[in-house]
Amino acid sequence: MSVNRKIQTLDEFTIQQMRDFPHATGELAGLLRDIGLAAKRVNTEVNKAGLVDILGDAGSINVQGEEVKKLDVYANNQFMGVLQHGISCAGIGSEELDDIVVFDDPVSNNSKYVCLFDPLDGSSNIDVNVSIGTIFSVFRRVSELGKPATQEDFLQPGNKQVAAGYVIYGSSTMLVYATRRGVNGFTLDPSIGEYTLSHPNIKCPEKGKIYSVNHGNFFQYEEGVKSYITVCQKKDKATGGPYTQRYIGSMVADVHRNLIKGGIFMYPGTTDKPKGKLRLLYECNPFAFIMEIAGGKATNGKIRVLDIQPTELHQRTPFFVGSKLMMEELETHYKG
Ligand code: AHM
Repeated sequence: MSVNRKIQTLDEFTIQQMRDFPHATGELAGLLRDIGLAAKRVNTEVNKAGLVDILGDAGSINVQGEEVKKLDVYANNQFMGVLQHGISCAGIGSEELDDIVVFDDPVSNNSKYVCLFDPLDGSSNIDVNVSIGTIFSVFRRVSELGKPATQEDFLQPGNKQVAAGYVIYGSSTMLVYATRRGVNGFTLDPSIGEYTLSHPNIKCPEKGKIYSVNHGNFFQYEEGVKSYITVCQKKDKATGGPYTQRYIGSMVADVHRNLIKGGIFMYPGTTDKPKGKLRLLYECNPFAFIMEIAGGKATNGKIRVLDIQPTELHQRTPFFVGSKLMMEELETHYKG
C-alpha cells in the first residue's frame, strides 16, 4: 500500500530522486542537506539582524562572551563548517575567501564534489531589512579521487555543474535548487524547522513584464544595452511593453522574482567596470544553470555564461539572465 504524502521535505525529496537512480551514492543528497542546515543557521542570525545593536556590534563581545562576527563572515563559516565536517565535499571556494579551501582528510579526499558559494549575497542590504541570499554551485571533481581536490576542480565551465541553487532569506525563507532533472523550490516551515516542497518543477515563463537593471549606470552602458532598455520602456504591442522596472539590488531576490514571474535581469559592463560587478563562479554560473534548466537563458552579452571557461576564481562578467523571449529580444539589440 502506498501512502499519499502531501508534504514532502527537502530530505524526502532528494532521497526520492535517488531512488530513481539505483547507482546513486547519496553524496549529492548529503551535500544539499548540509547546505540546507547551514542556511537554517544563517537564517536564524539574519532574522536577528536588527537586534545587532542590542546584542553587540561586529568586533565586540556578545552576552555569551562570544565575538560577534559580521553576518557574511558568520555565513561563510557556517557553510564551510558543515561542508568540511560532512562527507560529501572535497573542498570549497567562497566569495569571502581569497583562495579555495581543500579539506584534505581521508573522507573528504574521497568525496566526488566540490562546492562554490556566495555565503551572503546582497549583504549591504542587511541594515535595511531587504531580502538577501546564499548562492551555491556544485561540480563533480576532475582530479583523482583519494587525493586532495585541486584548483582545476573549481575552474570548470558552468555547463559542468551538477547542481546549483540559492537560499533566499525573505518574507519566508526558501531553498531553490536545480539539477539537470529540474528546478524545485522548498519553503522553510519554521514550525517544524524543515524545508518543504512548495514550488515543484519551476519553469520560467517564456516572457514576462519585468526588467531589472541599475538605471543609475545607464549612461555608462554600451549602446546596445541602452537601446534594449529603451525598448523595455516603450509601449509596443509586439514586445508587450512598457515593462515594469524592478531592481532591489539584491540579486537573489531580483532573479528569484523574475524566475517565478518572468522577466529579465541585467548587470552589464560599464565604462568604469567593463566586466561588470558580478562574479562568474559564485553568482552568474549558478543562476545561469538554474535559469536554463527552468527554460530561460543567460549570457554575458556575447556567449552563454555556462560556456565561459573560467581562468580565475573571482573573475567578473557582465550578466544577462531571464525569460527566453526577452533574452532573444535583448540579443537583437546587443551583441557584446
Ligand atoms: P555584494 O557582493 O556586495 O552583496 O554585491 C552583489 C550585489 C548583487 O546581489 C546585486 O545584484 C548587485 O550587487 C547590485 O549592485 P549595484 O548596487 O551596483 O546595482
